Amino acid sequence: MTESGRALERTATFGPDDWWRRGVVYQIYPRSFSDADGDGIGDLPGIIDRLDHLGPTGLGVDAIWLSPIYPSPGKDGGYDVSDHTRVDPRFGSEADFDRLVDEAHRRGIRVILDLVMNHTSDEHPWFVASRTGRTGRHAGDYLWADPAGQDADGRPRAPNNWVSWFGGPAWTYEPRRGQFYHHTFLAEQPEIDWRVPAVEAAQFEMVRGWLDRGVDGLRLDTFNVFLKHPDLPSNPTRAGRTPWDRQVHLYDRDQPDFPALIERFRAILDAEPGRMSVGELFDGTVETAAGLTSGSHLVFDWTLIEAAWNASAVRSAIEAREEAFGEGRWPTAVLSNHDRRRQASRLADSAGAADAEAVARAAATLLLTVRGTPFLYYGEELGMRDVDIAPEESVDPPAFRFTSGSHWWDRSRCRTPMPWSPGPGSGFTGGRPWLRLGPDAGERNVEVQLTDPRSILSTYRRLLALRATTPALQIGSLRLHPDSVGDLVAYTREVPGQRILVLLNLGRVNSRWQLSGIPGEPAWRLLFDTDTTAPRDAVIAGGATLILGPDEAIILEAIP
Ligand code: TEU
Repeated sequence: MTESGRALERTATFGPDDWWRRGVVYQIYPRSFSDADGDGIGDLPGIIDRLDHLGPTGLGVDAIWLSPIYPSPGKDGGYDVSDHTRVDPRFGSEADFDRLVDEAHRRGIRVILDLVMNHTSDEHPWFVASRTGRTGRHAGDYLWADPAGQDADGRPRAPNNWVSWFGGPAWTYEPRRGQFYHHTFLAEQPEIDWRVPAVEAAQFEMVRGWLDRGVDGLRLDTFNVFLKHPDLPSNPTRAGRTPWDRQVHLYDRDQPDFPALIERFRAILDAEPGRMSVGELFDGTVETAAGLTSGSHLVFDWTLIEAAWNASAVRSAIEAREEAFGEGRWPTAVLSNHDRRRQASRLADSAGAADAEAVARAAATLLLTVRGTPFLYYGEELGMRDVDIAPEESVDPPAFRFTSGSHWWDRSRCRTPMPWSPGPGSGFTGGRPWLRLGPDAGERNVEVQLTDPRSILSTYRRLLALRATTPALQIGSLRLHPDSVGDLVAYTREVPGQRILVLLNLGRVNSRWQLSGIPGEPAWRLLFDTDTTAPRDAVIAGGATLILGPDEAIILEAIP
């Protein structure tokens, strides 16, 4: 860590060590956030320029997570890394990175890096060395296996039946070694062999390098896949829609010795207090996510992001999360990321004829009040939508690899540039943006929304400010209210001395809620309402009936 970073940490710019539980994380896809040098591609100086939007005078988030910033041939949007220890010069210099960490810290914002440690790019020097022969320092760094004999045409047969998530086989033959290498994703993303002690040591050295530069947390890309069964057995098969789904993934992920690997990794982070990590659960259940969560190592589960926008789906998602994580483990909350449709598009579509703006506001309320650390995806605070990108403009090569029935869609649509202001380039760039901006960027941008108290941005800012001063919303227990029926989702968040009630109407018509049934609470204070057109009373008597409009959300606090 740089001296200024250390000094700031000592002067208590930062809160308590459990910021990862209390705080909010903001995900930046660096190419699309802000372009300082006018080449049309977002960069680190651009992020520095925008820190005030994120810091205490803006949204007030506690940390930023940067999607990969390392050199990459770009076969998978930066998730194919050719050097994990450096910054891609397209994003800036090494000094720019150190300045970003300092400038973020100065505002009390922590920095989380996205580490892709399951695979490298096929242009990574380790793989370039590894694929040419079976001897040499990197020969064993990747998951190589001998052919399982030959097929009828004399071609080498893959070692087992494993398939790639992006479609096609998970094995590619390398004639120079006479062996196959494994890839859960693209053939250009060869899988590292974590069972080789020297490989683990090299990965951990890289981790230490970033921590020494002041990084406060790490996101582990597709982490539960790091280890495979050492004997590489074929997976059992079953009925399913896609080749991936037609296998029971017993042997190519979630191995029993994986939690021990995470413990060794955590020991490095735990050398200093307050460092968090979050594992990206790849294709797994909420129970798997909870099982791999421990202390300040969080795990993304996909229950909320996969729930349709209706009360029963959201209630079930909340119930499933609470049951799986229990009191002892801390969940995350995610409604959008760089792989999925944006919240504002997906949820309104799933609800049918809904007011997408109202849905986005209510979804913001859910994200920031449900139990768990919220992860906001850049532009979510503006209600940014998925953008139609013509195939010839797509910047997501895997979108074109898959055969019919693949899981993947064109992720270009959720990775479009952030609109900051009206006018050409929308404040994102002075040049030609690397990917088209949304058609609504002229109105849906930070500058315009800041002047409108009803905007989605204003809604997020109000919610974030409330969350920052409301312990029950940060760390409280969650209980679904027994009267949470019909279109209403109702839950309480509670710490000793504070009880908060969150009410969400996920229907297209009004819903009624009677404030009764909780003895000993004479009245409620209104803390927040998504609908600011018809202000409610600041204090609402116990027993009163509230009417919530379509996709309206309110937050109340019991007056003791
Ligand atoms: O994604 C892994 C991945 O496939 C999922 O997150 C998936 O959406 C989820 O498991 C569905 O159940 C990560 C990165 O986020 C993605 O951008 C990369 O393409 C991929 O790894 C390969 O590095």
